[in-house]
Amino acid sequence: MNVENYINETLKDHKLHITLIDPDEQTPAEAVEIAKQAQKAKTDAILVGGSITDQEELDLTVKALKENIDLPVILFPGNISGVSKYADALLFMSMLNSTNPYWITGAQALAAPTVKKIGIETIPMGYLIIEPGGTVGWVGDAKPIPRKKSDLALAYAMAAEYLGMRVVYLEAGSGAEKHIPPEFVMKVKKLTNLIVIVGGGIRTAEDAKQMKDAGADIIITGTVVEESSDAYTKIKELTDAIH
Ligand code: 1GP
Repeated sequence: MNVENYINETLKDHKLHITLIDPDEQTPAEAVEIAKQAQKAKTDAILVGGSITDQEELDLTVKALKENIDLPVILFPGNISGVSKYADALLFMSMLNSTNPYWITGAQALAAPTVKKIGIETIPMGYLIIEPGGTVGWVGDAKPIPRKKSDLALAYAMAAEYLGMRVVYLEAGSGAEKHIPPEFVMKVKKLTNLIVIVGGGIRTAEDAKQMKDAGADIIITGTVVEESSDAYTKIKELTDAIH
């Protein structure tokens, strides 16, 4: 399966909802249970990653997911430990507004030989941290883009496109109190040809619909499922709003 083709084909029909699973937050068996509920609720793929990832835990989780569900499993690495040979694809990402070159090209170079060896599909992606930025902003030494400065995000997204990236991820940070302002999405969608992913603080159907109406192609949610006792109903609420 080519995951980027799957995304582009799906986009001809509807926008995507992707369920994020942090392998450090539950056992592999529990991750499979969440993913099964998400699949039943028509999520379009499973994203696996976190800011702190134990490689063994990641491998066990991804392997269990691949054995038990039919959706693409995509890696969202928080560091070089975020690569697993069991996944279908890897978001090969650069944190464009980090102040530390390690997160822009350093980790990527250190991981590249492993990526080559396992032969996993890579999807080149610019990763942009918008205020508040959360744990990932702190870990990634980001200079988060102020919520009133959507033009700065647009400039970075344009640069990502000129650098050959095909995807941009506008990130408010996991568990953010508020998701990114719709204006950010509108501008980036209007003035680039990138696939626009949004995440961080999206909790309700209304949040998801706002992001979709602004032009987001892929809406990621993670925390909402960790906080809910009924993953199926919560994800169904989101996918109904997005599809
Ligand atoms: C985190 O954008 C994702 O990288 C998801 O955020 O956990 O707030 O849904 P939430």
